[in-house]
Amino acid sequence: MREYESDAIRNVAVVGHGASGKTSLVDALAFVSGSSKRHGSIKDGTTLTDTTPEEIQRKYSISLGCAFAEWKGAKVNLIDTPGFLDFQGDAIAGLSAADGALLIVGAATGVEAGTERMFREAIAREDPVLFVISMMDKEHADFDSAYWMIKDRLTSKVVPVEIPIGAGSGFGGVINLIAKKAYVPAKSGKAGEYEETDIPAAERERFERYHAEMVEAVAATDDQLLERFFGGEEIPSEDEMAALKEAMKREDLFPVLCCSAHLMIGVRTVLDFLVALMPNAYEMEELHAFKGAEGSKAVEIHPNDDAPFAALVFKTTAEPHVGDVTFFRTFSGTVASGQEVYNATRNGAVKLNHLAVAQGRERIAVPRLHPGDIGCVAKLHNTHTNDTISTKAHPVRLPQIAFPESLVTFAVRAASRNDEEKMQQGLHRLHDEDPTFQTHYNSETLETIVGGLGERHIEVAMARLARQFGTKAELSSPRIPYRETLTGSGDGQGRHKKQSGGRGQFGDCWVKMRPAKRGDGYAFVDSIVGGAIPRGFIPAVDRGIQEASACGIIAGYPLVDFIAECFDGSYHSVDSNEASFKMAGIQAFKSVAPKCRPVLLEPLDMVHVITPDDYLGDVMGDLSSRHGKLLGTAQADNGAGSVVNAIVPQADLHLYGTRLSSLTHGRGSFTHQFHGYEQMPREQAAKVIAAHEKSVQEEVEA
Ligand SMILES: Nc1nc2c(ncn2[C@@H]2O[C@H](COP(=O)(O)OP(=O)(O)OP(=O)(O)O)[C@@H](O)[C@H]2O)c(=O)[nH]1
Ligand SMILES: [Mg+2]
Repeated sequence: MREYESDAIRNVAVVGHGASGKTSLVDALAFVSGSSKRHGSIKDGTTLTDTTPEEIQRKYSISLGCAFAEWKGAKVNLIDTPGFLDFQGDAIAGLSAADGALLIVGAATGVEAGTERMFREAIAREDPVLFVISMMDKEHADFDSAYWMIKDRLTSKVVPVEIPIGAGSGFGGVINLIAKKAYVPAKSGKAGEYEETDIPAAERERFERYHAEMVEAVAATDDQLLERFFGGEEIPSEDEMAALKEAMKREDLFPVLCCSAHLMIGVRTVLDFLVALMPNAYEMEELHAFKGAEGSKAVEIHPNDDAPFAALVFKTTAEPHVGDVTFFRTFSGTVASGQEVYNATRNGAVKLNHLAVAQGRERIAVPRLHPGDIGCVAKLHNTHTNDTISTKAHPVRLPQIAFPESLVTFAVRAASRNDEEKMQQGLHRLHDEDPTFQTHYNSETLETIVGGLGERHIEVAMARLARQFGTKAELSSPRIPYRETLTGSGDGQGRHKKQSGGRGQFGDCWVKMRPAKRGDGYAFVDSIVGGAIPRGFIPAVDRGIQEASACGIIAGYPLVDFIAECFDGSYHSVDSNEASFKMAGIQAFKSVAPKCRPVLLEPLDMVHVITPDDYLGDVMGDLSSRHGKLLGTAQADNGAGSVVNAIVPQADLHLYGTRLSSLTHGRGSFTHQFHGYEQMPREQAAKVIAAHEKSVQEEVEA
């Protein structure tokens, strides 16, 4: 493979809604360029970038995959990303590693929730976006309708630069509006090859209409061009392409192409446009002034060969028989195979043995990579996603990828007790590969919790746990960490006395208990006067109360936010000791707390939902039915609809993401943070108390 310098490299993230044809197109692009030897298919499980058993079996992408197409002297790095929201982490990682987005829109489906999400994501990063209307050969394929949906729902700055000849089973080629030529499959019949012809007479009128729209849209992005256009001059296609490229960099225009990956019609022209319109590494620098940190000092990152090497790890995967494979995007400096580099994020030196570029699962050894290129190496010790690898002399840290936070959580335990440790290791490995898959141990509820972006995400993670780590795990909804507190005050005695031959035990205390402010926790007040209890034993009373309060009084949850005051007691000069007074403290708690009107507290989350206005009523209704307290609505940024803020009990939020997605046809999103504890309504509390009583009963019977 030849060596590609920065100006010959294009980095493209292929993004879009689930099943819009991304993986098929990436395969076709690599194949028609000649860089990949086989035309793979989803049906046979042979695409370049859906390679894991989970992807092949389910027929959708789960993690990002890297491929490339060498075309017209350039190397187009293609990052195929998953379309489902559940695997969005890798779509974000793909966009972070790329310099532009190829946004795929199915010709039969048009703009969907995932299209909209990825468009906004690319715009937020100031990336150029090229639309491709895919699957033009499919039944009900409709270019015009897909194009108008983009215009209507995403941006008015969209402009077609290609239109299809026919659609569905009649799809027979594409017309390039800039070159004013038609491209139809070559008579040679060789896959993907095309012949340039004049525009068929039957398409002439459509061509004229779209052409006029394109010329005007391009001219409008450049004052000089606009002047020439109004002067009646015919703008040469080179000037149009140059203006288009500049407008794309400013997000002033978004060109649209069309193709069929299955028939490989229009695929080569996608490559032509990618090479011509997507920025190379140098041009990226004008777009985003890359910044990093060296120690505490900010540094600029330049994509020059002789600048110090710096690259960001954007993905790691575990491959059978190989081990970990690390994918990184270089931002500055060249790097050679075998070179020792420095992981500034973890302070460790690592050697890049067998430097390679990935063509799907295959790794092709390369001697050197130039700035902007995407590389991979196997068995890179202690290096994870979001680490920066650089040099010892310049230990740079690049800005990290901001992965989305968990939206669903489950409690998980190994199906067999002996597998518990293996399961824990597996869960951590899964997190290393996919930062959006989270795991932690909740010491309050004594459960291992896993979190992810959706139920499908968790389900796939469990399938991988079983396959790669040989442990079956069971999921359940996480226990809710309820608390108990007091709403009244009372007092009483705790008296511990035992006489069993020899030395006895004696402790006696009088305790008053009352509520404290929410969030103030527990306080102990010592108001003993006149030595009713000797000083040394009073802390033992405090400890006894604390120990007893950890198990609560009504449903087994810790009692919080109360004040216990020890105001009287008595002792025995021989039999009293600390242990006896601790027992007395426990007794006092047990006798006084029930008198103080104990209640249950439930944890509440602050929830922010963003939804298109069409679904606002449904979303609010659903939140109310979850006992949510609605705080109001506001307009969301950049026209994404409305924001609803509500305080909702955690117990009512389990799998909320799934519900929101179905209510809003995948277009709603939400975030939530812990808000605080509040007294639980009587009816719900009664259920929790009954569940506790039942489990105590079962324990007694067992
Ligand atoms: N007719 C037709 N079908 C296609 C074409 N491209 C893809 N498909 C089919 O559409 C389905 C989805 O294709 P994928 O390539 O997996 O789509 P994707 O966007 O990668 O899907 P996710 O990875 O789930 O986001 C598969 O059944 C493909 O065979 C095409 O050009 N024509
Ligand atoms: Mg895919």
